[in-house]
Amino acid sequence: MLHRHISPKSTAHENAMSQVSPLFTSADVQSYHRDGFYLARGIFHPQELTALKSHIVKLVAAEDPQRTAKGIRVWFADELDSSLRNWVVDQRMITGLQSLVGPDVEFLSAKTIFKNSRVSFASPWHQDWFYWKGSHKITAWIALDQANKANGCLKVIPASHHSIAQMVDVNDKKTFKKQMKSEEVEGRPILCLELEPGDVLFFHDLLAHSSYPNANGQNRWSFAPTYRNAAIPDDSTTWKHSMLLCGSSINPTMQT
Ligand SMILES: O=C(O)CCC(=O)C(=O)O
Repeated sequence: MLHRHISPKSTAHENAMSQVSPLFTSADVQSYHRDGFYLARGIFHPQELTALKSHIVKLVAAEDPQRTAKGIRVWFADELDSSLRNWVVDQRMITGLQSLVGPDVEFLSAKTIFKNSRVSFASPWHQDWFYWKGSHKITAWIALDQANKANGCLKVIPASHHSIAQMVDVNDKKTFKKQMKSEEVEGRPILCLELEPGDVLFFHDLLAHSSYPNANGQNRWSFAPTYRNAAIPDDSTTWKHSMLLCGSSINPTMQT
């Protein structure tokens, strides 16, 4: 395996360690930096998420009346309606993010990824960073349904965010165009992450992850906003707009 080492003692790490919020303990924050993810159980009440899920299901259905959906829809900061916007700026989310990335947090984009009996793909092993490059980002993957091995939950390689993996392009007509070389995954410990509605998986953009196929046809919807530490320069060209949630930003993206 060829890996470029990423120093775990980044500015983001130091900021986060000195800004532990009440939502997460310092042990939780340490585990995020050690493992590349932190699974926060029950941040949201399942009932709150019923409304979010039905809103997202309606948005996706309205845009795709022929039901040709690929199982993913991305919204950039300037495309959010007020309901989605309320979720990405939810105070619990901001408080959690501040403890993980630091006092300056910017929202970039959010996506829904859904699987059911028609859309049953397994996503390949990948590191999200290859889709945007630049500074490191964090994604908060909110379970809108129970996500388990049978309906396509995520799996991760703990601590894989300390290295950049070798990727290959894949000829996948669906959503994922890049995947890690198989030797990057072989022999490494894999953790299956089963979530209940309201649980949130916060993960670093170098965390190697993939998902199981949806084998039982039960709905598995998620809503996953992505953020960055706004105090770190970002030369990614993926986002033209961003939304500052707290602190200040040194990045030139237009604020929405
Ligand atoms: O939700 C999934 O099945 C895959 C999610 C994923 O790979 C991602 O958000 O990058």
